[in-house]
Amino acid sequence: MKLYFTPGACSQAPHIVLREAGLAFEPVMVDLKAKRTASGDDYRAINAKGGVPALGLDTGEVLTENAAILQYLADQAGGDLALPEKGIERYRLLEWLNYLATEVHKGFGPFWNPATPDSYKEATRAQLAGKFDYLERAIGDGPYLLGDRFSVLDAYAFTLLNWTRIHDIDIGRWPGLVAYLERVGARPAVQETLRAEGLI
Ligand SMILES: N[C@@H](CCC(=O)N[C@@H](CS)C(=O)NCC(=O)O)C(=O)O
Repeated sequence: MKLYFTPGACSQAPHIVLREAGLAFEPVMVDLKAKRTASGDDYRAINAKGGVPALGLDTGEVLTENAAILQYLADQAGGDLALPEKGIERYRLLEWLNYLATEVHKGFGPFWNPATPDSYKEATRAQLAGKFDYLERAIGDGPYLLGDRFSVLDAYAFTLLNWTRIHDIDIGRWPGLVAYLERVGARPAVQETLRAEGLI
């Protein structure tokens, strides 16, 4: 498999999962502005949507969208990372995955748009704060989003919550989330990912 990623972007979530699962993959860095891979290939020819992540499968197919890639990787990983096969646990995980993708991930959207006025950025911070309140209550003492079991959700939530540091949101307002970030961030595969992305 090939993971097309940009350091610190949402592609960090599948990056963490690949390393947690010990799956064989080739990381390929993408310059999102130039839409080029590190070796100069046209990234739009790989993912016509132009964003990361994309996962190049051994069949030659390319999978995009975090929610789909994370489910695919959970299935590939098996073991503790696997999606519960049936029952409400499976749908609870999918419920969270959808919430992270559509509410939290896209909730950060206006920050990435250079045309967003400062006043709208403030409104975005206020909206995200409500989501962080909810997340903090849901995680509680965790240790993870689903309780004892680390899942793809934690890789995704960790990646997104760290964006607070670059968008001037004081994560210290949510001590439960600070503790959660420390717990997830201390996992060896997460450290390995951050090192591989050149972030530590
Ligand atoms: N719907 C996509 C969105 C992915 C996304 O927002 N990627 C961002 C980085 S975090 C990106 O590549 N933005 C630049 C672009 O789309 O051109 C997903 O959930 O995977």
